[in-house]
Amino acid sequence: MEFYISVKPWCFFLGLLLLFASEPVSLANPETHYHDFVVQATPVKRLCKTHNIITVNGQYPGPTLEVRNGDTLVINVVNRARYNVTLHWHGIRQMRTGWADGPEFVTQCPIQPGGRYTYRFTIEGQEGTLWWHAHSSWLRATVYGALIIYPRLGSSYPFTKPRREAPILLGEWWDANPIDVVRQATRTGAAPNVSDAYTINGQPGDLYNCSAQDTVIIPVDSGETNLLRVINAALNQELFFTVANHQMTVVAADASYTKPFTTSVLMLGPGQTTDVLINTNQPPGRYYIAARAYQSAQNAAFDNTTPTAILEYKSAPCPKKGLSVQPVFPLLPAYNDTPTATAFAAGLKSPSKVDVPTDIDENLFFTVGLGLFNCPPRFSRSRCQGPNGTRFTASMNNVSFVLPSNFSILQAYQQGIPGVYTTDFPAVPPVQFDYTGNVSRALWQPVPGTKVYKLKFGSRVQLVLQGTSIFSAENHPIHIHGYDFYIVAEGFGNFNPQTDTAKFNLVDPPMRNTVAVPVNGWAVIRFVADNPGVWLMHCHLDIHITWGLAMAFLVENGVGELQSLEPPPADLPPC
Ligand SMILES: *[C@@H]1O[C@H](CO)[C@@H](O)[C@H](O)[C@H]1NC(C)=O
Ligand SMILES: *[C@@H]1O[C@H](CO)[C@@H](O)[C@H](O)[C@H]1NC(C)=O
Ligand SMILES: *[C@@H]1O[C@H](CO)[C@@H](O)[C@H](O)[C@H]1NC(C)=O
Ligand SMILES: *[C@@H]1O[C@H](CO)[C@@H](O)[C@H](O)[C@H]1NC(C)=O
Ligand SMILES: *[C@@H]1O[C@H](CO)[C@@H](O)[C@H](O)[C@H]1NC(C)=O
Ligand SMILES: *[C@@H]1O[C@H](CO)[C@@H](O)[C@H](O)[C@H]1NC(C)=O
Ligand SMILES: *[C@@H]1O[C@H](CO)[C@@H](O)[C@H](O)[C@H]1NC(C)=O
Ligand SMILES: [Cu+2]
Repeated sequence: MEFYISVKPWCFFLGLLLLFASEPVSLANPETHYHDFVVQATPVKRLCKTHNIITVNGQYPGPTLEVRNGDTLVINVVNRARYNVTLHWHGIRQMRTGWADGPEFVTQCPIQPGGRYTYRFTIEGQEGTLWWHAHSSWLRATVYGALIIYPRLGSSYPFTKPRREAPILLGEWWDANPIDVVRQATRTGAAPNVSDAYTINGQPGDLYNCSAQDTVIIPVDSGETNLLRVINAALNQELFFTVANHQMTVVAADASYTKPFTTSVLMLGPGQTTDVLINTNQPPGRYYIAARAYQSAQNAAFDNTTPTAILEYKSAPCPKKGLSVQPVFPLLPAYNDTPTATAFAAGLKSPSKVDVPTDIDENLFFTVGLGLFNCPPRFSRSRCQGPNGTRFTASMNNVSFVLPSNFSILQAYQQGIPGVYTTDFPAVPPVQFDYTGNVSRALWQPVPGTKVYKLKFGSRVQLVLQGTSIFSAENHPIHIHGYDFYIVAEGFGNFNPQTDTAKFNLVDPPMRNTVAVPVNGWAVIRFVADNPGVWLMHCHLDIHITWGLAMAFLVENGVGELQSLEPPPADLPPC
């Protein structure tokens, strides 16, 4: 897959042209792909101004990785930036290779400026669209790219072979340095500044100042079936996604195939991907591809701008000199259109009957939500600029996750280093309350901690993720590292084991790596703990992970080498 900046060949428009990929040519099966990723500051101009942003190899978005199921990736990362960095391969199972997973201070210490580290892992039984991103502070605002996994040689998609394919990366852009934005929020305790634009493949599009000349154009011919691989790489915002006048048939989500279903709008939380087929069955012309915030929290500031790209039929009439042909604009849901988000989630199902774990060994119930820390008297007021002189925080089961700073949790576990984490993360909330009701102010302040929950190898886990209305209810995209899971049910209000169990789909639930837990509601997921290591589970809204909406599972080794974590690579960075 390559992105070319070129003159549009058939009319004489300047534009950023996105050429569709053909599948990689390979001789051997499986293959090992070697890449050098240099993390560096690069000047990039957006919204009329040039900024030095952190990129990989000077590209924004970063390079697209293309592999087949069964292949191995070896990525040599060199840090030439002034920040600590790590990279995460979002959605890759990393069977026994937790050392390559990437979240800083969870599976590795950061790659410090001037340092390097080689990530080495094999794709085992996964196909579809994933992505990679920095997993250190807010660097992923600009350090991200697509990771596309094609079927093994000789095997094919379980749907009509598309004529063309293109990744669509939705991102978020700040006029300021994103690291300064999060540092300001952390210092003051207030909510961070919202972004100034969203981007599609790095470009804001026609509706922003100084951007129309670079709007991404996706050229198509009439009568084709094409595959769009949509990735929400935004930092803090769930997004609706639509293409004017074209229906989309969803065929995969988070690199798991789905039963095809047709919709005019997608909703993706940060971290989620959705593959859709679109038929170019409309009159030749130009059609906007657009995204818009799905903002489920009330009374919170958000970026309400609209990024666009253009789906352009090559046979569309060329505009006459001096006349511009305005692309067709799509209908977009309202910002707070929870019914549309819910209908989209309900449409996702596995292609056929799947093997959902039934005899559950670990029945877990975690609350997920925000909170406020009361400021100790000695704190200066400048550090307490949250609501009514507090500081924002967030937690799972009332524990606000704190990263260690002198060892990664995985290293501490593997080397038996004490004092880095504890294993007392609670299986159920320490206090039961009406999670989605009017929660007493006395319950709003969580306890900071670096707590993990231990799982025996092979245990069958059911986890209820229960949103809370503390401070403000909100849809939280919860991501688990190292695992895919089945989403067996979702609902609003408080999960009720007496009545809601009857709603479980144990036949064809969707499999994902990130679940958008409904606002003021809950989701129930199931998985088998078959991958030893330390696996972060967190909200993929980066400000929420910054505030502590995270925990980690520590999955013990099973029996024998094939059920055990590999030894750490020799070049694992020290703290
Ligand atoms: C955040 O926004 C405020 C108000 O517009 C501005 O004063 C401040 O400089 C911004 N912070 C950063 C880090 O850009
Ligand atoms: C575009 O620029 C104009 C004039 O400088 C300004 O008033 C307007 O707010 C800008 N619009 C956006 C979307 O930034
Ligand atoms: C802040 O204080 C005001 C006035 O006392 C009160 O109405 C409001 O509910 C408080 N907000 C929070 C988040 O505590
Ligand atoms: C650093 O590690 C030691 C154990 O070697 C531990 O006692 C100490 O609390 C740790 N410090 C921090 C800040 O995490
Ligand atoms: C929520 O409860 C508090 C007391 O616990 C009460 O003062 C407040 O009016 C209640 N708010 C609503 C919307 O019911
Ligand atoms: C969380 O723990 C703190 C400290 O014990 C307590 O004050 C608060 O009420 C707890 N909140 C919940 C939701 O459990
Ligand atoms: C960078 O990482 C090192 C440990 O590897 C840590 O001591 C240091 O505080 C980190 N710097 C920042 C700015 O987080
Ligand atoms: Cu969240």
